[in-house]
Amino acid sequence: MAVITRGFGGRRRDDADLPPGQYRTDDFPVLSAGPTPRIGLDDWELAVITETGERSTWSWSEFIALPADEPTVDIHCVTHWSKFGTRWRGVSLDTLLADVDTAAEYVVAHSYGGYTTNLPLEDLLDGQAWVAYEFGGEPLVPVHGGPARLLVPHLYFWKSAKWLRALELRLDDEPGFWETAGYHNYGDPWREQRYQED
Ligand SMILES: Nc1nc2c(c(=O)[nH]1)N[C@H]1C(S)=C(S)[C@@H](COP(=O)(O)O)O[C@H]1N2
Ligand SMILES: [Mo]
Repeated sequence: MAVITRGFGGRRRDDADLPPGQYRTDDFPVLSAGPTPRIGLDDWELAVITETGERSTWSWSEFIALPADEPTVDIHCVTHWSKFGTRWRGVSLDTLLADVDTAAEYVVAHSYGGYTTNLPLEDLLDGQAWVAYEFGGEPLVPVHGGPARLLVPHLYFWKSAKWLRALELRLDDEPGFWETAGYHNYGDPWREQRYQED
């Protein structure tokens, strides 16, 4: 697959765009804690579940009919690689949560396959996060989280849950898979928040 670096606009990218301790790669490494789940689009469903147990769900056809954005963003993995100018298509969390009534301040993202990761709700709003289903103009391939994954580029990429199944809105914070294994609860690459003590 040709990855077109549209969005660079010819601008030279340099170390100013690289968070501390990161190196730049043009590859797209695959980082998965387990096997790649295969979810047929007929069986796929995305759910938002509020703290009172109210569920909003989208089938695949409902989901891709929602207004979408095409963000071009830099991504930063805690294993030190960063990839500049990645181009996605996805539905912003602002759109998904627009009609959801909640007092929650935290979110746990749940993946098909069992992976979880936690984030503050405010980090998912105001154009900061998407549920992405295309990469580089092509449907998102399973190893990279297809049919659809969370995309939260301003935090380390482990927060961008692949094979997203549900967003659980919570009043309290509940650490996810890597967060309970010693990784930082928040994970800001610019403050190099890799591990709990950072
Ligand atoms: N469901 C799920 N999502 C996940 C992971 C995972 O193991 N399972 N790994 C995370 C980590 S550590 C990273 S760096 C990115 C890697 O995404 P990629 O494989 O598309 O590069 O996915 C994140 N999302
Ligand atoms: Mo990662």
